[in-house]
Amino acid sequence: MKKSPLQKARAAYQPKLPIVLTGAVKAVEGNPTRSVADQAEIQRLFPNTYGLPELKFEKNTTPAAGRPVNVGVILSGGQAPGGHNVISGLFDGIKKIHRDSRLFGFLMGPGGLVDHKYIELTSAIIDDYRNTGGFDIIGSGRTKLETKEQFDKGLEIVKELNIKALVIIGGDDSNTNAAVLAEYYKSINAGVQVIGCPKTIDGDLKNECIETSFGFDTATKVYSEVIGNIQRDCNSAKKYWHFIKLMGRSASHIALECALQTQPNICIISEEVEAKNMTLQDVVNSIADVVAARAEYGNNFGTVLIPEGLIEFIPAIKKLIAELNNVLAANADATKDLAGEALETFIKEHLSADNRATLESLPDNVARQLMLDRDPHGNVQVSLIETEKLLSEMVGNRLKTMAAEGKFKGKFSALHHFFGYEGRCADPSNFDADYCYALGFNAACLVNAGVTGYMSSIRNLVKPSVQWTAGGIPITMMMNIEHRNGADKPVIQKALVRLDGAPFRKFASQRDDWSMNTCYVYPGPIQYFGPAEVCDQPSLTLLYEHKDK
Ligand code: FBP
Repeated sequence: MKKSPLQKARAAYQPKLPIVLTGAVKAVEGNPTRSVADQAEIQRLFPNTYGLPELKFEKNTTPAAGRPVNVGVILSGGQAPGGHNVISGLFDGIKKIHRDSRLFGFLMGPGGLVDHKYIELTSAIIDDYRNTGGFDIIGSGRTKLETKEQFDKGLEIVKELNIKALVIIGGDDSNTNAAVLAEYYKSINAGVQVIGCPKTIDGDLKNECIETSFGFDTATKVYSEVIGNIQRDCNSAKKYWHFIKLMGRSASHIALECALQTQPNICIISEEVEAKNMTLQDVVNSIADVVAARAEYGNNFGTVLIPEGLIEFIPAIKKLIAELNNVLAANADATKDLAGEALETFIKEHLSADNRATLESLPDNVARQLMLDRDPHGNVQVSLIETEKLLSEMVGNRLKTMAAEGKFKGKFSALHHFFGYEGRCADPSNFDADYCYALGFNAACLVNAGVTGYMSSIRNLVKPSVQWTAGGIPITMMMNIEHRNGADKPVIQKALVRLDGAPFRKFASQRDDWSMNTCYVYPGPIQYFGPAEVCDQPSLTLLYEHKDK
């Protein structure tokens, strides 16, 4: 494979491991844990893995000789920068336990486990992928692991390969599946551990014990670079309004982090839209007001950041999606052979009058996507909805009305962008390269400690990486019961943007200034080599959250 000069130089980067993981470790148990909510129900569903203690690794002065261990690894869900380093950290970790340990990678996500598709990851393969972006070493997929048949089928290959532990690298849904799998294997004494690793660019898999998910740092730095470039172009030509949609299926962490880094004129935060009970038209009016106010000073240009998940947070649309989910779940048999218009008619006939009215008020393509396009976890595929175009069109219409009333005298010319896939496979920043390597290496320590149903946890992340701490968090601790696809299910609680949290407060205290005055910041590209203050900075979200503690 031909490599660029940067790729070659980057391959030689040695991730900085937390000092505690550089020698032999012992697991120190904390207090028993409880789930974030619905304790009785989660305990009933996870009798074998509920209430486990938090684990913290400390240096061990009397290390025991290790035995070879075979481990399986799965990449699950959307790509996130650093996945390859989790795998290389895991590989180095199990080789440190014993040089004859072996690592098997299941291909194209959880489906590879069920279909028995795998490769052995040797050091020659691993070395080719160190510090690179992407998940192409073994591929990823969104197959949902949830049935006993899938678990049993997976167990066949696990036994055949003498695998002692599975490491699942995924987001909240995939780690929920990891917890269910861990519980099942424990309940049948399968002798197979399951360990999760927190992955997602969306940044919504975090809590008291998981400070951030990997990939968020790099992806937001890539998006901020290009937003900065657009802002410089915008400020040079002074003739366009740029509507920029940013990935993040549900929470607005990505949009908020990019806003903190680049200081756009407008950034919508879905969680605020919901809290203020705003309609789509309210959001449009708020943008049009800024456009008109800037036009009064001759500034017919600007930038608007739009979180991908916005549509789902507009209360009326959220209500509609909830009913759509229930209608589809309750009529699974009746709808399984319907498609296109027939399915749309069926759905409309089964919706309440209120929700039908909301559906009919939306542009056809948006309505159709809400009704028909779902991922295997039942989520609306918001990345397919062109919110940036929808909003700019509605803002254009609103400005025409305002112009007729003498309230807008400027020009409005809009351009559209969607940044998502551009950032998901970037070479990991130094932060993500180190964090991911440590997560994988630490997962090997959890395997060696013999535990199951834990997520690899590396903390103290605003400090230099050598000072990070390492341990394991029981996944059941992060769970609650939510209504999904027409039924109550145990799931990891998603972390949304907190309106009382430091990152949002910081943004809210400055946004009026940013909207009227042009205060753009141009962060520039990720730097891999150079001074620590340029190369090793964590996200602003992480920094502000730590200051809040
Ligand atoms: P994960 O939650 O699996 O990490 O994926 C997140 C994400 O990148 C979202 O930001 C986006 O909405 C979605 O994946 C896109 O999914 P797909 O890769 O299937 O198009």
